[in-house]
Amino acid sequence: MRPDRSIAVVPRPVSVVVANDPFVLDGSTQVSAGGDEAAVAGYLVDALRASTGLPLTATPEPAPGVISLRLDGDIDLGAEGYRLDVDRESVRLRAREPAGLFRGVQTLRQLLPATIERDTVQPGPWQVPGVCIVDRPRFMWRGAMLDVARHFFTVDEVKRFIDLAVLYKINVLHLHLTDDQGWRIAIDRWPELTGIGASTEVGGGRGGFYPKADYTDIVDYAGTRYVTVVPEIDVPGHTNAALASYPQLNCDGRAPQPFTGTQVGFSALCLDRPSTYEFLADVFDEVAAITPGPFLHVGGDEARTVPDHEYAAFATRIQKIVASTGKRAVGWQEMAAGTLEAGSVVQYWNIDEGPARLLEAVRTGAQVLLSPADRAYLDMRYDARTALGNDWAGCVEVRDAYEWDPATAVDGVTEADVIGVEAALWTETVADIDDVEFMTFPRLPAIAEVAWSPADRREWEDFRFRLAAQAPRWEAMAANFHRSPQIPWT
Ligand code: TNX
Repeated sequence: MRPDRSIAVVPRPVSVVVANDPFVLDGSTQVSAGGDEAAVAGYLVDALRASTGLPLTATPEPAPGVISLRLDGDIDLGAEGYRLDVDRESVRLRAREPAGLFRGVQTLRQLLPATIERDTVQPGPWQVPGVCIVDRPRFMWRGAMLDVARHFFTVDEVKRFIDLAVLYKINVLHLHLTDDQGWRIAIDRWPELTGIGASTEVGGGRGGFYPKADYTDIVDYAGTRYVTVVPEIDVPGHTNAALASYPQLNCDGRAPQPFTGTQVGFSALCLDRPSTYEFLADVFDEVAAITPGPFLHVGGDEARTVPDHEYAAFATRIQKIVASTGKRAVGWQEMAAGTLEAGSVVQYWNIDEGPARLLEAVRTGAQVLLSPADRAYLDMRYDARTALGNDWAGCVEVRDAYEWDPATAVDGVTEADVIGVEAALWTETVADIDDVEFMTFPRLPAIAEVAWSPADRREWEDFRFRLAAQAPRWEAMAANFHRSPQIPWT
């Protein structure tokens, strides 16, 4: 494969042809878009205005010297595919759906000089190479998980995380909202979950939670970027914060102390008390009501104190609770011990467990979301010198995150069984947004390319150079990142 380093787009598009003269934005450039395209056009104008200082406006009129966004039913590239044609006269972006236009806008951003990402006026020139790009994702679920339970992150920090992720065409934000160290989402019928359960975090900090309006703010913000929020309420294990809030969730009727350490596997809801199921029905009902996306994540991992047969019965029952809210259940791979509902998604993470249960899951119609810890866990150290992070799955350098294929990751699980790929950032050691960025970049773009680009378009030697070209963008956005020695940064 001959790398075309002049087109440093990540994830690599399905097809790129450099055929024309470049387009140069200037004082007469207009953005043309109709009513249905207006939202994405507004986003594009906002993305270009601060750094170019150009008087760009979105107009419904086709005009010369134009960047045009058009929905077009004949663009047969799926819900997120797009076509981008650039020549000296115009930039034409077309897609069947607004989400496709939005993904195409991310490509356009990356075709412009990195200084486009600054928030003050820069000199230019604002040249876009004369390309024809045809593009569509390989997988429909291209996720990033953020653990806001071990350490709490504010609404603005979560929005920042979304904004950095969408540059790489991530389309799912999985929020790990509850764990031993904190319960982060308000539930009206169980107010102590946040009254008590949100009051701390790993290391003993103040914690925090999202009132429903804050959660809705995040969901709406994600929605304007065509990102689906998948909320996770982790049960029956990882529940010390809930157990500390309500004595009746404990088998001995006694609430434990809040937990600020990092051990896992010690807590579990009392599975033979009726109040536990009232609790679960209320919680999933309230979370479903404020979640427009089709998925609720039930966790299910590492419930080490629950006997196997009880766990299996619970895994079956919790999916029914989710189904009764009209949503589809997602669970960590342990959930496959139960009877799977049609439409359930099993999230693979534990590389030490053999494929048997996953294969059984796909046989019964479930789909698999791939987050193998030795590839997709953003909380693993990059190398032995990384100050932050865990290493139970080994060190995960950029090349590890990049060089694997979803169709062969689990023996017997085929491409058709895979709904997508998700990078997961657990935050036991990740305390602030600088840390989040450091662990996320550059590995999230690597995972994003695994999830988006066709297998035969992916090649490490080519990726290294395209990834290197992202660094000036992160610098322009004041985003922290790991200067991996594997990447030829300039
Ligand atoms: C395992 S992965 C966990 C999390 C930890 C993570 C740390 C999974 C489903 N459970 O509770 O945060 O390891 O890497």
